[in-house]
Amino acid sequence: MSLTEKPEETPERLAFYDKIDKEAFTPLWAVMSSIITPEPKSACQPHIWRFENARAHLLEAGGLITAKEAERRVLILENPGLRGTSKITTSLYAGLQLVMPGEVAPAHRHSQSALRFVLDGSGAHTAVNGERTEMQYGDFVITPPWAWHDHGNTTDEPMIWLDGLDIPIVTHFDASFAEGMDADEQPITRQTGDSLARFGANMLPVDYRQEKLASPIFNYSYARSREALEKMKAQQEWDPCHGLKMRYVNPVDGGYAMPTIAPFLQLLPKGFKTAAYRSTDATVHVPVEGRGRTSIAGETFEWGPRDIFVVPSWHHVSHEADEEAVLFSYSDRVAQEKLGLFRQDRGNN
Ligand code: 1HN
Repeated sequence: MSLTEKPEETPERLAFYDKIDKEAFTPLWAVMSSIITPEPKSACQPHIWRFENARAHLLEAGGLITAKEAERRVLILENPGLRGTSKITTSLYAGLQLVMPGEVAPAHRHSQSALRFVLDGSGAHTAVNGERTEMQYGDFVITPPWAWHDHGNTTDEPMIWLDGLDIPIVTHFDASFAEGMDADEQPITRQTGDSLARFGANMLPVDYRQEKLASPIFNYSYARSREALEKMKAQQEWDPCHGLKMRYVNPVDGGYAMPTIAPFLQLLPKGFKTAAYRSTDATVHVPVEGRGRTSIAGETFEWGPRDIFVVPSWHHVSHEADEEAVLFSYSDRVAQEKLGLFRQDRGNN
C-alpha cells in the first residue's frame, strides 16, 4: 500500500464499508489517495473570458434589472470546472459589475473582503468607511472585511469593474456575516483622498497602531502604479519568470494590501517571454495594456486588454508579450503564506 494506491475492493470489504456507512463511518484507506494527493489536483480549469463579450452581456443585464433591485448587478465568472459554486478558483470569486449612469448600489457590509479593478468607464465612485473615491481605468480599490460600502455612478457612461472576493475562503470557515444599511448611501465623513494623504505619502500618523489587517489605503490608482513601473522599467532588470512584478502592499506593515487576497501588477516588455513557472496559488489575471499570449499547462490563450484569464494551482505558466504589456493579477498567496502552504517552482531560474 502507498499513498497513491487504493487497496483492492473485495466483496467482503465493500460489504463492510456499506455496513459502517449507515453509521457515518468511512474507511480512510478507501479515500486516502484522493484526499492526500502527491501534488495539487484541482477541478479548477484554465479559462479566458473576453471582455467585449462580457460587456455585451452586462449591458443586456442592465436592461433587465437595476443595480438597486439586484443589490449588485454582477455576472459571476464561474470556472468551467467549478460550475454551480460561484468560484473562479477553488478559493476565490470573480465577477464583473455594471453600474449605469444615475444608479446606486446600496450600502451594505459583510465579512468577505473585496477588490475592484476598474475596466470600463471613468469617474463613478465607491464609498468605504465614510470616504469616497472616484474610479478610473486600472485603479485597484479595496473593500476591507466588515466595512460599509456603496457605489454610485453620476457620470453619463456605464461603469464596469472586476470584483475579486474571498467568498469561498469565508464560506470554507463558515464565517459569513452580512447586513444592509437603512440608507442607500453611507454618510460621507472624510474628504476624498484623506486615507491616501494619511497613509500613502510615506508617512504614518505618529502613534498610529494597526487595528485592522487590510490596508487603510483603499484606492491604489493606476496612474501612480503605472508611473512607478515606467520608472523601474528603464533599469531593464527583468525577472525571468515575471518580467517586472510588484505586489500591492499595506503601508502600515509591509504585508499584502488585503488579509486574504494578494494583488499584483506586472510589466512585460515587448517581445519578452517568461520562463515556465508554477505555484500553489491559482491566479486570476487581467491584462491592462498590451497584447500577448499565455501558455497554461501547454494550452495557449491569446489575450488583449481587459480579458480575464485564470491559471489553476500548480499549472506551468508562461507569458509572452507582443507589445509592452501590463497585467493585474490576484490570488490567495497571502493566505497560503500565512498558513505555511505556499510553494513555487521557478524551474532553473
Ligand atoms: C458585493 O458586496 C459586491 O459591494 C460585489 O460591489 C460582489 C459578491 C458577493 C457578495 C457581495 C460589491 C459581491 C458582493
